[in-house]
Amino acid sequence: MTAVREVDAVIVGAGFAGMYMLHRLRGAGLDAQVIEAGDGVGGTWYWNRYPGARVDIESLEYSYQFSEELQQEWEWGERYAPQPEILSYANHVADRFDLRRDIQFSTRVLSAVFNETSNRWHVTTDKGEQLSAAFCVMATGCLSSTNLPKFEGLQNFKGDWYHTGLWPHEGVDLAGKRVGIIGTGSSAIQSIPQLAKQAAQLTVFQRTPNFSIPAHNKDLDPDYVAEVKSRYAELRAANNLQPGGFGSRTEANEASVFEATEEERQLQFERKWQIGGFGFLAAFGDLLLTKDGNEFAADFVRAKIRNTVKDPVTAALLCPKQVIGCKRICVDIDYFETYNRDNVTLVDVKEHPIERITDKGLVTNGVEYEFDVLVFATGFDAMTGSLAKIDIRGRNSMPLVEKWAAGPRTYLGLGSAGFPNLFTISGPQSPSVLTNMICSIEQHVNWVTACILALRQRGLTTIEAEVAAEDAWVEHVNEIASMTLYPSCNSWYLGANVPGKPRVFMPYVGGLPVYAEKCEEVARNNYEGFVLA
Ligand code: N01
Repeated sequence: MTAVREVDAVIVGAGFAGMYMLHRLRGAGLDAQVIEAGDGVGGTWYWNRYPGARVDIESLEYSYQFSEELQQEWEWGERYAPQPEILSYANHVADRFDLRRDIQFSTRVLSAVFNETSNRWHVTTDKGEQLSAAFCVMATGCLSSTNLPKFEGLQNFKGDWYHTGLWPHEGVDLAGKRVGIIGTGSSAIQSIPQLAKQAAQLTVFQRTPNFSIPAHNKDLDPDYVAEVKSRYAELRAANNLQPGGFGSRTEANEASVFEATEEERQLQFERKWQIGGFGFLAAFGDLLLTKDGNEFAADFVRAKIRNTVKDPVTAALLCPKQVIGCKRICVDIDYFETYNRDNVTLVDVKEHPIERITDKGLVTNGVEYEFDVLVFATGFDAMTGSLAKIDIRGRNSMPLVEKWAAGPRTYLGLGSAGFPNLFTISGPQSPSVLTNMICSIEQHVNWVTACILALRQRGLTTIEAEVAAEDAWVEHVNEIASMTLYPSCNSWYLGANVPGKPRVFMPYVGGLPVYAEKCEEVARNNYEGFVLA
């Protein structure tokens, strides 16, 4: 029989959440073990190596703030860092804080089962190991479980196929190839311009067009970097007061879009368009609150698309009909311009879905399209997918997937009743994907570390969400989401991209500052809403 290894905490995942959790728990004197499926750190940035992958929040802000030395010494090269640079940063962090010695790579956690007698988590891995831990921290990421729709006939395809989220590390040579790409979300919008430059022909199969704002990416000006670094703590503090945990330097406009004249609206949208990126949605304070108000912004972007794309039929197909921002807005480099290339074709699969994959390519609307390579940019089973892949069982052997069958049920997105001492970093019903993820990760990790220390100082063993507190939190999360336009379209925020997944808005829309204050208040009030034992 395999010996059971006793540790204080098991952390699942060595992305930005798992690495920082390890650093903090180690600092608090705990013996923590990270288990990571990949053979390196970086999480989503380890797996997503498709051409064009880069962050959509400015690099100087999409980075850890816990160490002043780290943020001073690391040099970002571009306004929006490309994936290789972010992965180098993750590796630098792992080395700088000597994290690797407590990370077991190339190992998947299969199960995590709570033992009600010992009050410990029993964790098994695909390497046959068994660990017993007082605490189990799921740092499994929000966008790490890829979604590959069950297309009939995929096994017959004679060419090569790839999912953007599992892109081969050695890269893919597309020179002279006929490439088909399915999907037009962020991954597709970033990769299409790059794939078009490499392939002989690129055919894009679009089900729902997306809104995208130009990144206006550029090399960072050294004077600007020096200026930010001279007052980094100040910038971080200001960002932590922003709903999304970033963007304090870009002027947000609280005014209502209805109060502006048509000319003022156009000027404001144009200014935001020229700055580029997510800030576009902050052009007015109420763009995500009413359809009529939202339509002003949506119309502005649709006009930009029509002005950019020369073929009017393609331009019309590329114009989204849904509310802008309801699906996560994309940030691009030359996306719409790419449709002016002779080697790029857009095919609508909304009216006529993809019927099947054949040995040569795929069929839609009765027409077979032939390819050497197929790319699935079909996204992720977001927020809950990676947790569902692990057999997590709490009290009475209750599987987490069963408890969450109608949608996630958590208290603060940090824990779930019946699952003591199990923490979900950036879990569903926390601000997570609506924010600068690294900022939200640090907030969660800091809270969990303080919580574990508080338990230890008081000689307590377990912390567990109360059912009533959890019910109230779930209701609150749903209620405030229903006050916005977010639930009005089919997005991965709602699980609507995965057939059979319950349609529930998963992130907390109340913003990071309000949420962080709520977490602090709960801790101050002796972890109100949790049972400590
Ligand atoms: O995934 P998505 P993603 N037939 O779910 C289509 C983050 N991210 O990987 O919209 C045909 O957005 C699907 O169509 P529809 C970011 O948070 C960040 O692009 O469901 N098409 C959609 O077009 C982002 O939001 C960056 O109708 C099918 C696409 O596939 C999140 O990850 C970069 C289909 C999936 O789009 C997810 O983005 C990349 C089918 N059967 C990702 N099934 C940065 O910029 C699905 N589709 C940092």
